[in-house]
Amino acid sequence: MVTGWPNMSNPADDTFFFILGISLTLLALNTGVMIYFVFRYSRKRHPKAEEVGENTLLEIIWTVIPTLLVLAMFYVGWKGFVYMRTAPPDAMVIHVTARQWSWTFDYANGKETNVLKVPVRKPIKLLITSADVLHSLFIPAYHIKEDAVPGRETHLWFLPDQLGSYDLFCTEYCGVGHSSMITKVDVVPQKEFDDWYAGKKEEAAGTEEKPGSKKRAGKHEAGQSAREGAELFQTKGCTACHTADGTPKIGPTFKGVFGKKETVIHNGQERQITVDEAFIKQTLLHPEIDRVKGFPPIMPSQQGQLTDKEIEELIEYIKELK
Ligand code: HEC
Ligand SMILES: [Cu+2]
Repeated sequence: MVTGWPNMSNPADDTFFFILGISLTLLALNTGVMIYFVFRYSRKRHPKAEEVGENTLLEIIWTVIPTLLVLAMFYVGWKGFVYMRTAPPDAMVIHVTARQWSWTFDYANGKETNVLKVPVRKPIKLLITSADVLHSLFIPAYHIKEDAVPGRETHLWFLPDQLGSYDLFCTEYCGVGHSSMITKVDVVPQKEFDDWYAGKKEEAAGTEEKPGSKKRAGKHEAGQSAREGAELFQTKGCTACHTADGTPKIGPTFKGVFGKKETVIHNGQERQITVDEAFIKQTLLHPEIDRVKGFPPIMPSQQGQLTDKEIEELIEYIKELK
């Protein structure tokens, strides 16, 4: 039941202003009557108080009118709700995964990005899930939000009717890195979108604005797997906590980490390790075994999130960041 699409303005706004209008009218009426009564029935003009009996007609009026008003509010809200829950059949479907602390957008052709790139004036349907805890996807410009729930798929749709770049962020507190779960919806002309969409997969992360991407660009010639790894670094959410440019974030930077001697906490004891392939692999699958000293123990295990090949690619990538 998609009525009025696509000319309906934002139904949340419609409902809000409808209810606001009714409230303001009632406020004005009530206040007006009160002020009038203060003068009309003041002691001076009306020295003798009278008992007022019941008035059936009045009672019916003040029961029926508010009931109709409340039903009208419900109707407007319900229509808007149905509209917002029903994506047009021609909507473009994009899968969204929220994780601590980043977003991944998966397109039908296998493209994967951190920035939601969409063509203008094409309805977009997002199928949302979470890899870990509760998150919530919020695009303030479109006045829409929806929870990202682990083990469940929720949905949301919107019509990007103007070109531009809009904020998209997590609006459900999800841990220390919550505030870094911010990215953009890039609304581009259809032609630009088509070119990008048909382009090579690795360009997918090219729209990424977070630190690390510039670094990565210079590494492109250095081997296919490192390149794949660089892309995984962006799309698998590592950038929420790691950088490739030498600045520590929530976790250690990857720059120069390969071959480094480090102190780690192992079963509550400090010990020395050298970062090699095996150590990186262990950290990815079982981060709890050896925690790098000086950082919070929050590196999430990537078990089930990364294939063996992807782990290899990430290792190749990290090796290159000298
Ligand atoms: C929620 C934040 C967070 C995310 C997301 C995250 N890490 Fe980590 N990572 C950490 C922290 C904190 C440490 C240091 C503490 C520890 O070792 O557990 C760490 C440690 C590491 C180390 C060891 C670094 C060293 O100096 O020895 C590697 C390698 C690593 N992470 C790789 C990754 C990769 C690859 C990803 C993406 C798939 C990733 N991490 C995602 C927080 C994160
Ligand atoms: Cu979140």
